[in-house]
Amino acid sequence: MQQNQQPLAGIIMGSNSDLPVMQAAADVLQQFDIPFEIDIVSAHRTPLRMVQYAQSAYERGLRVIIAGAGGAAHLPGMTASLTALPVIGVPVKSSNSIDGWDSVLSILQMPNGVPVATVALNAAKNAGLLAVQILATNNPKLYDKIIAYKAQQAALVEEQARLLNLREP
Ligand code: RP5
Repeated sequence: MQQNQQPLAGIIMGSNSDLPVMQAAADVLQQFDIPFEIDIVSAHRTPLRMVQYAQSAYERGLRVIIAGAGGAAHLPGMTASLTALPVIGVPVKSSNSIDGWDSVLSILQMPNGVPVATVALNAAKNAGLLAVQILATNNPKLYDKIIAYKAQQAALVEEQARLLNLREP
């Protein structure tokens, strides 16, 4: 985590049990040198903490929020209802989730007017990347880092394809 710097991104999750999934978002932010904060904020167990977190987020300097939850996953949507910051939702396949669809649909099917950018089930890595891309829209250096990351990914696929085609049939 980037210490001593004003966090630009906030990662919140409904339970400590979401951490193994949500850690991937933190890893990406760290990789791109984005100062971030990470916290447990439960929409159901600590609703007032969620309100306080979301309503103070912009003033505290955050510019994007990643929110992960499982089962009846209300944290991303409720956070989005309480702030004008972009909220990226991560559906978590948790112990109380039937098959993951409950979390996906709870986060995805938001009413008009309150968007949550929902990533795939357990896709906290993509949530981290999307947060970096949002922050990069007004940061040319960060934008260049994203371009380099994409080029690296493409080069890896090219190399894998080359090695695959070298094999004996
Ligand atoms: C949700 O319930 C949390 O986000 C978590 O995914 C799930 C289970 O929480 P625990 O019972 O493991 O604390 O609110």
